[in-house]
Amino acid sequence: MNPERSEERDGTPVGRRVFLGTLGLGALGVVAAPALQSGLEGFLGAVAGKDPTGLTGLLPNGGGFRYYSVAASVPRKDATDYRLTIDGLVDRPGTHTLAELRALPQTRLVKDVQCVTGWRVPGTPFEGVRLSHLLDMAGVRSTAKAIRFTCFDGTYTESLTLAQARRPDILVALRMQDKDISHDHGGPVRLYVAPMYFYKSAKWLSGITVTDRVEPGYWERLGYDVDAWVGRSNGRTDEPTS
Ligand SMILES: Nc1nc2c(c(=O)[nH]1)N[C@H]1C(S)=C(S)[C@@H](COP(=O)(O)O)O[C@H]1N2
Ligand SMILES: [Mo]
Repeated sequence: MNPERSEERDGTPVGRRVFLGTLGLGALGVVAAPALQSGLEGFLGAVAGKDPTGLTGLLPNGGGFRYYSVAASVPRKDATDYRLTIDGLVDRPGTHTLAELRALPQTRLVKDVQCVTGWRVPGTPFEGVRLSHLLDMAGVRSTAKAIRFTCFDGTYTESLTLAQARRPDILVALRMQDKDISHDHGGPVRLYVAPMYFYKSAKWLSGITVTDRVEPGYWERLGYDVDAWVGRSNGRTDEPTS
C-alpha cells in the first residue's frame, strides 16, 4: 500500500508525508496502513507509551535508534521560534534563542547510548552547551537542590539532582550524530545525560527550572528509577556509558 495515496484519500496533512519520509516508513505497508487514519505520530506515541519494549522494535530505525514520543504530536520548532527558558531558584532567569545557544562554548562527547528497554547504539556524537555552564550563567541560588526539565511536546518531563546536573558529561545538545538534531530526535534542542539511561535525555527541551527538591519525571512516575545510572539502576547490568 502506498502511504502517499492513502494520505490523499484521507486528507492527512502534507506534513505527515514529511514525517513518514523522515522515519523511512514508506514501505512499512501492513503495519503502517491501519495507523494512517489516526496519524502515524499518534500510533508511534501510543506504541512507545504503552509498550516501550514491544512493537516499536518492528519499526525501521536510523542507525540503531528507535524514535520515541509519549505525545501524540509535537510542534516543529526552529531558529525562528525556539526558546529555552531557565527559571526557578536562580538570580538571573531568562530565555535563550537557538542562535544564543550556538554562540556559547560547545562540548562534543562520543559515547554509547543505552535505552532502558535494551537497545544500545555505540559511539554516538552529541554536541552542545554544558548544562553546568547554563546554570552558572543563570546564577543558582544556595537553596537549590534539583532541576526539572520540561518539553515543548507539552507532556514529557525529566529531573536531575543539582550535583548530577553539574557533571561535565551532561549537555543541552544542539547536535547529534554530527548533524543538527532532527525533529524526530527531539530537535532543535534536547537534553543529553551521557551516564544515564536514555529516558533522561529529554527531547524537545524547552524549560530548565531550578527547584529545592527532585520531582520525578514522566517515566519515573511510572516506575523507572530517578537516579538512572547505566548499569547501576532499573535492575539492569549494562556496561556503563560514561
Ligand atoms: N520529550 C520526550 N523525550 C524523550 C522521550 C519522549 O517520549 N519524549 N523518550 C525518552 C526515551 S525512553 C528514549 S529511549 C529516548 C529516545 O530518543 P530518540 O527518539 O532520539 O531515539 O528519548 C527520551 N526522551
Ligand atoms: Mo528509553
